[in-house]
Amino acid sequence: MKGPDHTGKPMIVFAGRSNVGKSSTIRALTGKKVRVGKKPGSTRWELMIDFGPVTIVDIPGFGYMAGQSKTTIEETKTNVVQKLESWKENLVLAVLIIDISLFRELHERWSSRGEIPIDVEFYSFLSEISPNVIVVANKMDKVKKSALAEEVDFLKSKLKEATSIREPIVVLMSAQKKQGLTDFVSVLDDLLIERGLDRPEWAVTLSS
Ligand SMILES: Nc1nc2c(ncn2[C@@H]2O[C@H](COP(=O)(O)OP(=O)(O)OP(=O)(O)O)[C@@H](O)[C@H]2O)c(=O)[nH]1
Ligand SMILES: [Mg+2]
Repeated sequence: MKGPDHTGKPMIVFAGRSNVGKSSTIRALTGKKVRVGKKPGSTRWELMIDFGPVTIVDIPGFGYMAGQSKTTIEETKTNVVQKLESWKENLVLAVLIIDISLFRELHERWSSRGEIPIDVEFYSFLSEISPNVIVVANKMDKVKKSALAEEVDFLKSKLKEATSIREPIVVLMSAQKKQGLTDFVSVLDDLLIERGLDRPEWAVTLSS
């Protein structure tokens, strides 16, 4: 295969840590039976879905993968980063999925070790290689309603610190409970239309 994607269509890539719900989100959006799993590391290789005007790409998560050695996990991450860089020309949009029920805790743990939290590091990386980045705060069903707004503000402030260039686009969602999907789709459509592309036939109905 010559190019990054044999169809040459604009690509939308879904990235994020293992187990945050990348494949579940793609399933909900496209109706395609992509592999979803309870344990981190369900998606082992990238999967390209030819979806009307665009190609949707599911990739393995970065971080812990159940049953895989540290070397394999490290190799997977390196591989994902290299692939993303090689797709740069075709990338129209990157969707970074975050588990909003874990973000603050992980952020604090990494920061206290003096490290850049991996979600934030990936946000900066995606912002460099893709003209648009949408952050999906997934698993909102796992956060108490009264705490949601505060968790989202925390996320936004950390993303903003990382790349002061543009205001982060954050969508609150639950792929499992099918909440927030219509909002997400309308943000996606707006960005695609802005870039002169047609809107794909999402599998999301207006009631969801
Ligand atoms: N509670 C809750 N669980 C979710 C949500 N979205 C996904 N999950 C669950 O999270 C687990 C992981 O989902 P996947 O879609 O496989 O996650 P992934 O990011 O593709 O994971 P990898 O391929 O391993 O990187 C599954 O058990 C899903 O059912 C959500 O919005 N809320
Ligand atoms: Mg997956």
